[in-house]
Amino acid sequence: MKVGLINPPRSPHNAILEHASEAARPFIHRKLVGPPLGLLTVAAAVAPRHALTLLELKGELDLDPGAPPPDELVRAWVAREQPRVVGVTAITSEARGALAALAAVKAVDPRALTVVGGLHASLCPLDFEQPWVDVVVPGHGAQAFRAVVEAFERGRAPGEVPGIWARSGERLRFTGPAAREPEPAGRDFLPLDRRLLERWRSTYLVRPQDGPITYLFTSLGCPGRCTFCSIWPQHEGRYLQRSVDSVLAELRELQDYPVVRFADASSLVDPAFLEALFERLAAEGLQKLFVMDMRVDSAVENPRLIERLARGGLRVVICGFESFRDAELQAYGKAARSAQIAEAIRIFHENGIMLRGNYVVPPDYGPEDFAALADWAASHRVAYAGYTVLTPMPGTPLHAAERDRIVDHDLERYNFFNCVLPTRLELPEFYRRVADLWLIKQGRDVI
Ligand code: B12
Ligand code: SF4
Repeated sequence: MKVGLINPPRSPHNAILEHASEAARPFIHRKLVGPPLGLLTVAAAVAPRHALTLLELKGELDLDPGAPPPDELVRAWVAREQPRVVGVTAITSEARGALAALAAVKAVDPRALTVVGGLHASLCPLDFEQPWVDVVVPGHGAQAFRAVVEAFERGRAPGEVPGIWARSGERLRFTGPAAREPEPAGRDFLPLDRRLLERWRSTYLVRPQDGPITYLFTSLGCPGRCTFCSIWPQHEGRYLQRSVDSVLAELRELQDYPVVRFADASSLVDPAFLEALFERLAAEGLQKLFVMDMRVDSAVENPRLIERLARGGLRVVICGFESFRDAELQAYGKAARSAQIAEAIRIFHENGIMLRGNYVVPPDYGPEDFAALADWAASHRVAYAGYTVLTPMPGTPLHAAERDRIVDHDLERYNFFNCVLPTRLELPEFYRRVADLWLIKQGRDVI
């Protein structure tokens, strides 16, 4: 049976950019690039038994910015490829795009089975309760997806598969818990076939001189519990670590990719894991330029390991600094304090690691708060800094606390570049001031 998978387009909304001065505009990031690992995992669950066809809409629109609109691309693809089952992935800001893609699928072939999975489907499955959505698969649903495809192939109702939401008349109904929890970083890990993305490989480019970038995850979830973060709620608080052997096997397959970003919430949770991985990389002579996300407190606690990682190819680290004020860090549930941020900056620089520090700006900031943040950011050396808006992502404690104050419920704006809570300043001034912060380190590249 032919299975189609769609990566939805990026949300088009970026109010920070829209309100930025001419001077600030070039420094504000517009897009992130990288492969859809979730979809590749789902693809690996159904291949080779089922034929596959992928539509990477982010990549497609990057290849040709003048391409027809996404729903037209989807309709042409369905007519050409004729998939019997179509799955789409979605984060919050892409939920609307994912729904539009499935509506386009049904417009061409009403008998195709439509399935949604990914982060937003895990946290808010009923946001996808629409007549053109047949199944919502929450959580690490690659094996559940395979079961749905195979039930459909045998002419059975997808509702027979446990652990999913299946259409029953007008509604989506939960089919009851699965027999066991998936172990997507352990016994259920599925090796990815990146050749499926060959058509779009050239679009996964951060800096032309480095060649295309790919991502791999060494872990899933996070032991942190930050109030604004979607990652730990998505993984129901679990932290899952892959084995060194499994990560090495994947890295050996990545000859075409000189730059590898670890797509972990934080790559330094288990120091023994990274230590062992980098020992083995060195022993095998496997050289890459690595990019990792890392918590400030983990870096401060492991300076020797940072030195070791730098020798082994770690070139860029992305840190969620979030704030320069201890009271705000505490309110967000961050483990680190501002003195540790300064210490982490020192450790990374001593080791020649390019640091990107990201701040979140609360909607209630006034002129004095912007001035204080700008002072702190300007006096601490990082290669790049990013400034986005504190956003109550659905499914997070921040959302539960702020639900009644939210003024904008359009999920397409939930990408950290738009403000959905009331601001103390007039909204255009708030955005303009956030935009001006990007001038401080002039961070042009986003990795
Ligand atoms: C890789 C990544 C990307 C990649 C690729 C995403 C893509 N689809 O194209 C790129 C670089 C493009 C990207 C972009 C963005 N991202 Co991003 N990204 C990540 C990251 C680092 C890892 C995600 C990942 O690959 N996980 C591993 C895979 C295996 O897990 P998974 O995708 O969840 O898939 C599993 C299940 O969900 C399920 N599944 C997934 N899809 C499907 C589909 C079907 C049919 C089924 C059945 C199951 C299923 O099965 C999979 C296997 O178990 C996460 C942070 C993190 N560490 O989790 C942020 C994250 C997902 N991104 C986030 C955001 C906000 C963005 C941006 C909006 C940022 C921005 N402001 O620009 C942009 C969006 C586009 C843009 N403006 O450029 C947020 C999402 C928050 C939210 N609530 O929406 C996260 C959580 C980061 C964060 N700090 O909060 N991102
Ligand atoms: S913000 Fe970072 S440290 Fe906090 S829970 Fe999310 S991924 Fe973990």
